[in-house]
Amino acid sequence: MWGGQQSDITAQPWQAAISYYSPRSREQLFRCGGVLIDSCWLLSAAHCFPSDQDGIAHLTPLLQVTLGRTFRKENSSSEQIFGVEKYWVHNNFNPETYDNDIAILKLKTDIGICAINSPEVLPICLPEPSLVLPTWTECEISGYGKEKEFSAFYSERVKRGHVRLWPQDRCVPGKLAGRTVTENMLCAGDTRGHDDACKGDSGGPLVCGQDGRMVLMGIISWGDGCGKKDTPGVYTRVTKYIGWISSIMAAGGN
Ligand code: 4AZ
Repeated sequence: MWGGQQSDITAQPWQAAISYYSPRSREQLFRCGGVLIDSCWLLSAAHCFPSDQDGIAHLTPLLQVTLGRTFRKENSSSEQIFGVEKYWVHNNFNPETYDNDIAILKLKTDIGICAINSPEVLPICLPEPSLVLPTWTECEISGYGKEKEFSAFYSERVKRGHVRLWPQDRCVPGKLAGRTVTENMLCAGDTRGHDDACKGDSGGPLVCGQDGRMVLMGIISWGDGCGKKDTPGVYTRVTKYIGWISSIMAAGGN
């Protein structure tokens, strides 16, 4: 994350770190953020994963989801670690424009429950499909992503930042290096120019307060660099996918 502040996982207990085992380097490599939405279910960004059958079959057994860690690479008594049983990339994900940049992962378990609620691990609420928050509502983003676009390293500690929801009529190619913006995306940025998502934060949460609780309004997706003046970050608009998420969860992931 560009800017923001060092945080503690208890401030965003739905934050996940998704890594995969690299047989080449024989270690877990950090890949993306994720968001816990139910004991056994995680949302992330489609662009974090291959979507072809071969790619899925190859990657799934190597994936690891880590919950409950403030420090990305340090073991903690509060951590809960899972393999992935299966994941789904949205069928209409467009790898050129990042339209429909959403994926859902089912965590692996033998006992029917996966993540157990604690101060460090807690699912986020999903919004109603009709929820529209006022323009410039202040929301929160989090992740273990890079502090600068071209930094060699991801953040060792989870960070959080504050961004405001942009009006859709300003969320346009002219603000984003000419790239396509669709109605399945939302823009959010820090009007002070301080905080922004960056590489490695993708798949993580944009959460906003609504009626005294926090709801997941966005999934960190893309942007024109990190922390550029008058340039918002782009997020997958979660309200558009409530039906898609529910249908996969209701089928129990079969
Ligand atoms: C990325 O590469 C990325 N400033 C994510 C978010 C933003 C930029 C890049 C938004 O994953």
